[in-house]
Amino acid sequence: GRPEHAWFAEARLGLFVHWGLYALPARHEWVMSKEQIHPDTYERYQRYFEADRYDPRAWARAAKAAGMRYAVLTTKHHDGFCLWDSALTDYTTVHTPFGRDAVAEFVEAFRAEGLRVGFYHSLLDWHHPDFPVDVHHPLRDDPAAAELNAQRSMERYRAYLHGQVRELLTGYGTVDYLFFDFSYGQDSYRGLPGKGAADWGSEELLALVRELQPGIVVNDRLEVPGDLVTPEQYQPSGPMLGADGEPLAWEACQTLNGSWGFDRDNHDYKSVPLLVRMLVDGVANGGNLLLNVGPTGRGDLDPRALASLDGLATWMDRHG
Ligand code: FUL
Repeated sequence: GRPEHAWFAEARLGLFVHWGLYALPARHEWVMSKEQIHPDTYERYQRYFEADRYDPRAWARAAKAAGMRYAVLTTKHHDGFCLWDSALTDYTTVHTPFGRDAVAEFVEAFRAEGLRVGFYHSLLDWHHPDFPVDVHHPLRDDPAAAELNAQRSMERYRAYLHGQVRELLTGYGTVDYLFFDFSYGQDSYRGLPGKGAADWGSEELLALVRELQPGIVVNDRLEVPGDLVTPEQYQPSGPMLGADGEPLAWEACQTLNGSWGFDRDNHDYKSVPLLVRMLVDGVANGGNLLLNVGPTGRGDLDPRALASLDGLATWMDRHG
């Protein structure tokens, strides 16, 4: 790997944060797609996003105590809702009762605790009027999907995607890490094709990222090679090797309870001993653990998630 990426291999443990409008229905971050909620209906959650308990300093303190060295926030998930003050849309936290740039506050809070900061950014966007309806889109079963797509332009959406990435990588100082999510060119549904590297403009997007943030670590979900591979919700059983037999940088991303977004009635939390095992086994195999929390619609961490982080903190205190 590149010398400027050495911090990443040494960091070993990071905090993933999935926060957005889906925290209000409190079921799953894919709720819009799973339940096929029309974009006009779903966007009404924007009016109720108050986040009166948003305190990223508290998240940062809990993460630091748990031994985490970096934190990754969903700037935009697949539902298209943006957590920063984007000039390219009003579908942001600024245009809610909360009224603020959540990304700016997050970045400041985590840096103040000495953690590195990264962004998760969705390639998919189920709210943007130019994003063609496809296999994962909530309108995929709408009989008018093909007709709708005649008005939609991937080229215009691509300009929006690249423009927003430019905003994120120019407006918030040094961004250490970027998790794009995700390309699915091979999927299709009822004649609606998936989207791949050509649709996202992956090569060009990656070049833009490297130009704006030369030291940044970028994941592998653009369908062009990145700096690390990202096994999701499983632990590799040994070191991960590339086609050339050389070890790859890898990072397993894991949920606390199977859901990335806040899932109120899901009590299926992994135990602290299991989390420790995942971390230790992963490190033995040369990988990182990016452990997720899904804050509530009010912007605080669920007590069950806090208990998990506290449990890790206790272990770190003794053995870290
Ligand atoms: C997946 C997404 O579809 C999930 O919602 C989540 O963000 C996970 C980390 O990546 O591909």
